[in-house]
Amino acid sequence: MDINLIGVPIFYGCDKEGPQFGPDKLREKNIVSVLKKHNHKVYDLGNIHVPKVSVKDKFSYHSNMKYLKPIVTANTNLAHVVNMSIKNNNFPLIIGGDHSIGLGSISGVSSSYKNIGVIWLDAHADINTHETSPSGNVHGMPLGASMGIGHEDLTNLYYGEAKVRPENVFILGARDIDSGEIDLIKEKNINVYSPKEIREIGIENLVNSILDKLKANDVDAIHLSFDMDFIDSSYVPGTGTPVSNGFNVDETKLLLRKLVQTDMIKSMDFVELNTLLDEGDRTSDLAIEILDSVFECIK
Ligand code: NNH
Ligand code: MN
Ligand code: MN
Ligand code: MN
Repeated sequence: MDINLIGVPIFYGCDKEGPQFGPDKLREKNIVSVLKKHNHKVYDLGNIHVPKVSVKDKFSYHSNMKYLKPIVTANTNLAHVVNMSIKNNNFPLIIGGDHSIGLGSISGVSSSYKNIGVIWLDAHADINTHETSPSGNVHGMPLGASMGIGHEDLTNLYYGEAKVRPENVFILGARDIDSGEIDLIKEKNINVYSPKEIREIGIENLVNSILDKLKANDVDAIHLSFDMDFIDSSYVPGTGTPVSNGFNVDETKLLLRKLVQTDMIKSMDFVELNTLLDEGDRTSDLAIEILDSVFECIK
């Protein structure tokens, strides 16, 4: 596979410093050579430009969406780079940054395909809107916005349509869901599986059933979005909102490997590594270990 590595050094979506250092930290940990071990060609396209905005302007663009404008700008640029990558048959690996960049990634991928699926691995559902968000943090909104739900500045990103149909969205690992999100899950009948439910069904069975459903819906590509807080909090000190009762490292690798072995995953986000909160380099090293394991399975 020809991989385009795309960094997005942004923390505006979580309003907590740290995630902006993720892309360069993984470069320092030799992410490029790790990926190359598995016979991929790797092109490091560098970091997407993120406009600088001062803390006092946090709410200048919207009263319940922090840093809205620079988030929209960075995501629009990201969407275009991802779209160009897909059009050239390259696999975009998007390194965050916080999870607000999931919107840009999905917008880029969906420009190149007719009908995409999204698999969102996260302790959270990330389907808040400016009306339901308890925090005003946009990293809690990208998946909802991708489905056309939320503020128009987000839902119209890159092009003015919904990017993915709710029936093609699968949220895996969620265990900290806000009340407005719970209502939306019911209303739109969104597919959500907690770690406990995944264990009961079995990782392999779950991946097979997701693939069957997406194929029945005529999906032509799947975007995989991985938030580090998917993993149990005991393994990931270096993430902004760790949550207990998650998968351990081996379960996480197994799930990711099974997913990419479907050959339907055409792009991936890797987000919410916060180097400032890390204990030594524990979480950065784990990030490398996981990406190593995943890209061994990508053909
Ligand atoms: N649901 C919370 C919010 O919207 C937390 C979101 N935090 C995340 N999402 N890390 O993955 O503010
Ligand atoms: Mn997230
Ligand atoms: Mn999360
Ligand atoms: Mn919460």
